[in-house]
Parts: sequence; structure tokens; C-alpha cells
Amino acid sequence: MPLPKAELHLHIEGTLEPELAFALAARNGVELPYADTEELRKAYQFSDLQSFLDLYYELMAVLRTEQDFEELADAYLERAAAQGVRHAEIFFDPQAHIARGVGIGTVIQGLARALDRSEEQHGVSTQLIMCFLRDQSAESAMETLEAAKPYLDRIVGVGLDSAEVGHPPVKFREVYEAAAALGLRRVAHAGEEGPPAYIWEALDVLGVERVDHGLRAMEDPELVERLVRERVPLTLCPLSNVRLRAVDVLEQHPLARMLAAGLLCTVNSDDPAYFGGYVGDNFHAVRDALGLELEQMRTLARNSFEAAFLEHDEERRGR
Ligand code: ES4
Ligand code: ZN
Repeated sequence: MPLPKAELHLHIEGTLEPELAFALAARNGVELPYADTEELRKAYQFSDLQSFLDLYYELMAVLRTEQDFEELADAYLERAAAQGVRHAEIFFDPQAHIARGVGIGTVIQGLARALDRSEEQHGVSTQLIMCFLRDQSAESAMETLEAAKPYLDRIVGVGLDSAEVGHPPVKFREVYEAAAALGLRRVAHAGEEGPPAYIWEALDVLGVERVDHGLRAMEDPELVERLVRERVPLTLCPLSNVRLRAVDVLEQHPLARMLAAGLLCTVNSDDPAYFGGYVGDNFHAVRDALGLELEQMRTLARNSFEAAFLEHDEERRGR
């Protein structure tokens, strides 16, 4: 039996497996520049975050209807449940769809169809976190927040993703202020490729409660001290870090050192269709590569519920 866990860093568009991509392409009459799933999988060789994002945005062209988003989310929830996930906080990237003429209502309502039956069907409770693309303008992010207003009851919070370097959190100060005023929780990717200064900024300027990745925090002892003191959760994604060359090999991943430093670390899958595994696969991979003990694995699972946006009674039930 896999350890019960919550998944807190998961891009739903990053769960698009090659088989589903081709099935949706055929159904929607979208032409993909790959002959078959095998050729597509060969393209999953990344040199950095941007080289991945190029493919990630390209493949999204196959997602067009509510049914597409429903099938995408349903396939993820089924795989996640099989790996012990009891609660999932799911990122989506509305701007990437709006840009292709797919409305935010199609995305949210399509995902909601799968999410609404997830507890019953898969035993997984869910939340949605709407992400802004940081390589697009702050105005575009504000327009997206505005467009989401009819669906706010479906969204627990906002996040910040896409190309990090050159797009510091401060660019989105006003958008995050507006999101907070609407009662939305706040997270942001920071310190994946960007410097520790971006983590400070995400905390101090955007008021985030949780840092996505936070991998580079270990370069700044004062920052580590603060994250430990305030028990700010970090949503680490070890297989992602290897595939996107943020760390050379899994054996050199800082997770074990971060746990030893007292950081509230969680392990997540990020874009599992692209990075070689779902969250249970990430748990196994770090256990084997870093020699983690069962007690540390239990800590990671317990941390995931502590870091989740769950009420306390729900949190207890998950453990
Ligand atoms: C992402 Cl790994 C990663 N980093 C930043 N933005 C993303 N969007 C999807 N996956
Ligand atoms: Zn991510």
C-alpha cells in the first residue's frame, strides 16, 4: 500500500500523456508535428525549463472542449489515486488556453466535471489553483483574474508559473493584492531556476503561503532560517529538477539536506507525463537515490497534508 499523501504541485496540462494527446488530436482534427507516440516521447529530452515549456505549450493545442479537460483530469486522478494520493491541489494555466481561443469557462467547467466525482470515483479530494504565466504581462494576468470572477467558487487560490528568470515576483504585486482581496490563497513558483531573492520576494511582496519548488533556498542560510521559523512549505519536484537540469543527478538533489535543515518539504510530480513519473514514483526515486528511511518518507507524506489548503478535520481524515 502506498503512503497516503497530498499532491500540491501538479500542472494538469503536464499530465497529458502522448496516447491521450494523439487521441484528442484525432478527435479535434489537430495536426501534431510528430508521427506517433514513440516519436513524441523522443522529444522529451530537455536542456532547461524553457525547452520543456516550448513542447508543453505546443501539445496543449489538442485540448479544446470541456470533454477534453474532463478526460485529462480524470486520467490524472485515476493514476494519482493508484499512487496513494488522497488530496490534490491542481494547477491550471488559463492564459495558455485563452490564447488559443479556448475560454476559461471551458477549462474550469471541463476540469470540474472530473473533479466533482473524484471523491466518489477515486477517493481523492481536489482543489484548483489558477496560475498566471509570468512571462506574460501583469495586465494579462489581471485580465485573467477578472475573467475568472464567475468561477471563483471553484478556485482555492492563485499561483505563478512558466519561465522564471527575468520575471521576478514583484511584477505581479497588484494582481496578487487583488487576488488576496477576493479571498484567494496565494502560492508562486520561486527558486526553480531563479535566485533565492525571488523566494524572498514571493514571500514579502506577493504574500505567498507556500513556495513552489524553492529548490535554490539552500543557497541562502538566512532564507532557510526564515522558512524554517515560519514553517513555509516547499513543494519540491525531484524528477522534474533532474529532467530540466536544475540538478545534475537525483543523488545530488538537496531534499535530504533540506529535511535535515528542518524545512517543511513536500514531494510532488510537477508535469508527470513529461518527467518520468507520478508522485509515488517521485517518492520511490528519492528514497532510492538519497537513501531516505521510512521515517523520512512518513514525514514527507505528513508534511503534504500539513501544507495543503485543507480544513483541520479534513487534514486529519487524510492521514
Ligand atoms: C512548469 Cl516545471 C514548471 N516550471 C514552471 N512553470 C511550469 N509550468 C508547467 N510546468
Ligand atoms: Zn511547476
